[in-house]
Amino acid sequence: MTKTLHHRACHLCEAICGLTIETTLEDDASVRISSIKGDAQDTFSRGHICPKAVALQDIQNDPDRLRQPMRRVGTQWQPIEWQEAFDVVAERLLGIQQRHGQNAVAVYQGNPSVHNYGLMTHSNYFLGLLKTRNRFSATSVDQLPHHLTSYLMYGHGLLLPIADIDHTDFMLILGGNPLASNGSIMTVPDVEKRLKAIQARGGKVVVVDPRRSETAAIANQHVFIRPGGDAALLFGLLHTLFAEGLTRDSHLPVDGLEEVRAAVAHMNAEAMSLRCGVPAEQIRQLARDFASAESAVCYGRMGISTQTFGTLCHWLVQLINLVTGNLDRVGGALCTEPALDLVASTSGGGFNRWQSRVSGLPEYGGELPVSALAEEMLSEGEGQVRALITVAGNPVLSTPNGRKLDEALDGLEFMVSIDLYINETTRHADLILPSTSALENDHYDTTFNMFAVRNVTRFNRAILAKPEGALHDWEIFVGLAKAFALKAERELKPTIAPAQMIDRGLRAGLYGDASDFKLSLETLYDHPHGLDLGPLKPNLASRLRTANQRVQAAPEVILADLVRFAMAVLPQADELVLIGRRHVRSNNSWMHNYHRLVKGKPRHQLLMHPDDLASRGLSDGQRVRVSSRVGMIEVEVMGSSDMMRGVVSLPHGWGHGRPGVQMDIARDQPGESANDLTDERQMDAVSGNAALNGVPVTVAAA
Ligand SMILES: Nc1nc2c(c(=O)[nH]1)N[C@H]1C(S)=C(S)[C@@H](COP(=O)(O)OP(=O)(O)OC[C@H]3O[C@@H](n4cnc5c(=O)[nH]c(N)nc54)[C@H](O)[C@@H]3O)O[C@H]1N2
Ligand SMILES: Nc1nc2c(c(=O)[nH]1)N[C@H]1C(S)=C(S)[C@@H](COP(=O)(O)OP(=O)(O)OC[C@H]3O[C@@H](n4cnc5c(=O)[nH]c(N)nc54)[C@H](O)[C@@H]3O)O[C@H]1N2
Ligand code: SF4
Ligand SMILES: [Mo]
Repeated sequence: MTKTLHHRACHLCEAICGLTIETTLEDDASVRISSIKGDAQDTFSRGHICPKAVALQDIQNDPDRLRQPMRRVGTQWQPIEWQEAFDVVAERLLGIQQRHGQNAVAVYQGNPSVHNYGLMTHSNYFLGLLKTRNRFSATSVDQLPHHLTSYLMYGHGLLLPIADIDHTDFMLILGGNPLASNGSIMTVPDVEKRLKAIQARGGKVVVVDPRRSETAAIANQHVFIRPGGDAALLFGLLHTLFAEGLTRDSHLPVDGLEEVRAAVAHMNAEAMSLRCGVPAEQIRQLARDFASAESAVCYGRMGISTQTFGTLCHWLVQLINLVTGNLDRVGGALCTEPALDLVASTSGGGFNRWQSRVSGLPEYGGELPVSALAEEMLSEGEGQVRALITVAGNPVLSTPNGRKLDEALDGLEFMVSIDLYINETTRHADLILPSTSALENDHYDTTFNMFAVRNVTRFNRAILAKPEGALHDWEIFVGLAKAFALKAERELKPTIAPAQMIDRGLRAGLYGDASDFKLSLETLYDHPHGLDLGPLKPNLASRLRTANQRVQAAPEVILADLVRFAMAVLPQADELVLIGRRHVRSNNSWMHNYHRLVKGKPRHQLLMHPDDLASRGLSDGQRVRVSSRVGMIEVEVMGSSDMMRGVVSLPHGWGHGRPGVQMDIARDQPGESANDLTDERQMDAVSGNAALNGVPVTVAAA
């Protein structure tokens, strides 16, 4: 028995915690993971870890995880050789495109794509060859309004100002629950300690949320808000800042501020209070507290992007930081200076260059909103989608009206999934191509170093040997690209391995050959605990990518949405609306097959305020029927005074009982899919992002 210690960043969520993983070489020459702990020497995560990281070994050892390509014959799955699989995919996709046009093949890319560097570097090597406009991803059930806002205001969709949590005196959080999610678009390992540090240095944390979330519970102040009311609250804040002269000049060059001032002139705290349920005096006081803090940052996340005014919300977040002088300021919101800078190396984005065929939803960054995916498959006519490629995604459980998508996938001519499991989505595929597990692959975080609260970087080598016959995700894409190019008689440019690309990127970057750091892959190999490149600092003025290099405070597309905001119907007094929630032991839809994570108290219940239970004659623990425009599910209800009256909460990603799912532990878990209730027609009209929060529902005894 020989033990080896490895250091590595966890790839499961955005916090990128450093881990110390011990492997044991057994007498029979097999290698086993013997422990997973937080890496105390990681200067960024300082030993922090959550229960999911320990389950990395369960992913590795899971007998349900696919280890070879599979072909579906009826309801049976049979192994198939890689080359044969690539050839089948190439032939079927090319045939469909030749008969029905390029857009007849759609692509959906899921969340783990951004946590897997080979998928980032190479998925387009193949997918780009397809030249389809029907590209979709989890972005449009998540952070699309962030990108669109940054694209319109700063000229690049990835110029996302990050909350400077370690230096701020006042943090206003809307629609984020970092104590459960470990932070999002704010890579911040050990977030609880960092929030408590704000309080310890005399600062304040305020959380706006329809539920007293885990984060709200440790905040100095929790403001309950009607789901979807955040734009109103933010307008009320902005109005107060202007009206009471609480603004501070910014060093940034800005266009359009006078237009903004005029546009919000009638949106005083009283008027906005009616729209969001927050008392006018509380709105005013919040604006005063924010403006009088030495430094302050307004941070909005998932709960305010996946709602009907998602883009307005994120625009207002930017404006509140801007007009109080906190944009591009220490303790406010700052853009990162990552070692591998996707802002420097990519074009800004692109918006509305084409629209979805059926509903006319706008393209952003080459993708269409995923709420349109099912109808693009189900609506007949020229341009109908007839084939789908899913990559590390489970849209049946993750996107609105999952049942409709289920039905649509059933009717496809061909579907291939690059995935690790036979789950709710991939069970519809003709072929599943599984990659190596994460621990069998190197790791570099191309995405979340971009959004980290310090400039950090690290590269970690694979911990376990690549099994014979296995392929990394990027190699699968290279195989597919070669087979497709050959069949289509198209030229294919040669490519290099992801690690080499990272090396080139590092050398060309801010800390590369031209700097004192001289960062390269070699340097990172020598720093397995990661490298700290310093705190965030003001830089936005020089990084702006707008045509005139000035911040655009009043983008036309966004201002146009004020009309929709003004016309919005106020919610009925007795209306119930559904929101989501996350739990630290779960990860979207795909980490429910590990006993270590699913054990303990059930977490799938619908949370409801005791008064709402009583008024419906329901009791705690009872099975209830929850219905929306699109569907109905049955779940247990749990009374919770943490909920706002009129609001119910259900986590997404559950409901693994669909026939054909081959995940034994997950299938036995109670719970249903929240997205059997969410409505593909309910969205942020500006971006097309799904409004997963604030869905009208009724609840009755089952
Ligand atoms: N109602 C509601 N719906 C939501 C949300 C919500 O809050 N409420 N949240 C939304 C958000 S923020 C997101 S990001 C989406 C997520 O939506 P998706 O990305 O569609 O779903 P995931 O559950 O992340 O599914 C990940 C898939 O990737 C596979 N996988 C994991 N690792 C790898 C890998 O390394 N390689 C490959 N090839 N496959 C891998 C898993 O087996 C699984 O099938 O869900 C959204 N849906
Ligand atoms: N443990 C765990 N960690 C995760 C994930 C996971 O599934 N599990 N998923 C990862 C992914 S893909 C993402 S995108 C991030 C998301 O990370 P976060 O953005 O922090 O997402 P949530 O934890 O869902 O928190 C959203 C909060 O918004 C609130 N909310 C809902 N509707 C509204 C509203 O209308 N207004 C306001 N103000 N609040 C509202 C909810 O009650 C909830 O507390 O988490 C990542 N980390
Ligand atoms: S918070 Fe947990 S899942 Fe997220 S990176 Fe850290 S250890 Fe991994
Ligand atoms: Mo997400």
